[in-house]
Amino acid sequence: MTDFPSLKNDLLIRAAYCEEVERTPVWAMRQAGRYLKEFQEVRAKHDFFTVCRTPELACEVTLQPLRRFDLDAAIIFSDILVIPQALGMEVQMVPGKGPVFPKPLIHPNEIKALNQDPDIDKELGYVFDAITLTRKKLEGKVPLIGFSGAPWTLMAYMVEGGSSATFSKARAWLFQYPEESELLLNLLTNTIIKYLVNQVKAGAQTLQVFESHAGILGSSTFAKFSLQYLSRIASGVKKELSDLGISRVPLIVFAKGAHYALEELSATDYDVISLDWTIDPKRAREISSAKGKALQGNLDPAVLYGSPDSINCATKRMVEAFGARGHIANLGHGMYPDLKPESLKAFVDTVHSASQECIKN
Ligand code: 1CP
Repeated sequence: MTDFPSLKNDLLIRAAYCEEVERTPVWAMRQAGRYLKEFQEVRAKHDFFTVCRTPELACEVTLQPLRRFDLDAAIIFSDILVIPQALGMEVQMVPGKGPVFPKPLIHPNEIKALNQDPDIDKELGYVFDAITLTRKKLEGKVPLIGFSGAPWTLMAYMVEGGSSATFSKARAWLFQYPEESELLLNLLTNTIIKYLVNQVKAGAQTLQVFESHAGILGSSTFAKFSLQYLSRIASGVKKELSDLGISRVPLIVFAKGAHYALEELSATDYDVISLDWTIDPKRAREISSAKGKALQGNLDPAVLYGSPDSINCATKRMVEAFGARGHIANLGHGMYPDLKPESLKAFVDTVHSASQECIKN
């Protein structure tokens, strides 16, 4: 592994292991993105996947939010849909519409046509190069988070062909073709484990797995088609990292909408459970604390449309409800493109001041 500058701010790592901190670390999902005019300037010149595939551009947009806000982590600029691309599917990012797969999976016999054993370094080497470059450019300021989509969420896009409110085609597969769905979820799981381990080898210091579409599954469907794969990813990544002699790389899982499975998620090998805003922090603590898990989240991003006073108030309440140990402050989902950057600043600064106050008293 490359030699990198040593980490000056390790608040996020300590909070992930429920160790003592002097203030609560904070970052925001989608902290790089269209709500920043400097991001729009880059996007005006380069299409979405060109930014992902060009390490200098991916590095630049990763660092943009850190120049504006006192964030405690950077997250590498990429997308969860690079995995379906590595398996051989075409994905376009259509302005105003989001991701589009011109040829989604229609019948399970098409699974065979996917790349069954992709050469991750070859297919996704650009992500690893972007991570290594960004880690160097960060000069140890804050940790760099790597990420992947989770198997069910990726399958949902691959079958649906794009975004959807219900993902009914993808959910239909789980009942029409349960065995073939499992085959696909297994292929994704094995690919994701290799992808995440290689991100750490390239310089990622924390990993987050996004199960963004957990909320459209019921608890038994989630247990069968999501949880076991999420769990295998955590144990698989931890085992491979430990075989490589790499330690202290926290794993975060964000299963949006899966508060019904918080107890089960707390029993997996993830170190941090990321929450959306539909669960009360105190209730989440009660459920997860027996397993000693740290929690991440969970301010409703819509709060950031409110006045600075209301942002301060809601953020303070959130910080106090989680308490200062084992909490990484974040939004309950990503930044919306029409939010004002000043609102994120109010959130970040209030997390810092309110948590310092909490720790003093
Ligand atoms: O034109 C553009 O610039 C498109 C907007 C955009 C951005 C900024 C997309 C398209 N992806 C991204 C970057 C991105 N995606 C990051 C960057 C790092 C950061 O957080 O700063 C990350 C972590 C993601 C992950 C991602 N992509 C998720 C999981 C998180 C979540 O929001 O739930 C999902 C579901 C995607 C798919 C995707 N890519 C882009 C869009 C608009 C979507 C969502 C589509 C949908 O609503 O179904």
